Amino acid sequence: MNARFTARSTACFTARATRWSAGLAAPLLVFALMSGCGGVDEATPSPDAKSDHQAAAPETRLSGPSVAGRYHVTVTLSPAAPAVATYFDLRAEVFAADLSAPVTVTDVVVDGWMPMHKHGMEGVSPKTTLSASQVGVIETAGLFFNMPGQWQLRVNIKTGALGPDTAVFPFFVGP
Ligand SMILES: [Cu+2]
Repeated sequence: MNARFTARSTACFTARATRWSAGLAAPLLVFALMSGCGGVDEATPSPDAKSDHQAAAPETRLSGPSVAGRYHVTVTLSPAAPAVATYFDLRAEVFAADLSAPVTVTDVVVDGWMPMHKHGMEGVSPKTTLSASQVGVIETAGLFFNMPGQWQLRVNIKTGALGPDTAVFPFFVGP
């Protein structure tokens, strides 16, 4: 089990290192390492950030601590790079903050939010189900980015073994 979590975490950092090596400045690399693997680099959209996302294909995996630090959440999207105005699914795995073990969650709401416009995914009703066989695994179907721009994917753990907390992943949707 531990090896699996280590591999997952390493893969996350490896993917990030590859992306940074595409020509960004050394101070940004330091910042990325210090800030963990939480996708905070995507908070300020820019032309570079856009090409960064395209380079991350074919698989989009987001991973990082929840806001209050109670959990570490890893998210995988299907399709890997959802386009604007197309349905996509999300799979989230919830771990203890130190990645030592998956954590039981019993009520989770997944949604998208556009912070600059203060709206969510409009006109859709994403459906989240908890895995019956895998601890800490949830799957959400029917997510939908209504418009291009800077979104957040939010995994809101309303009830979990380590308390309530939310993981927020910035996600840029191209035009
Ligand atoms: Cu908007």
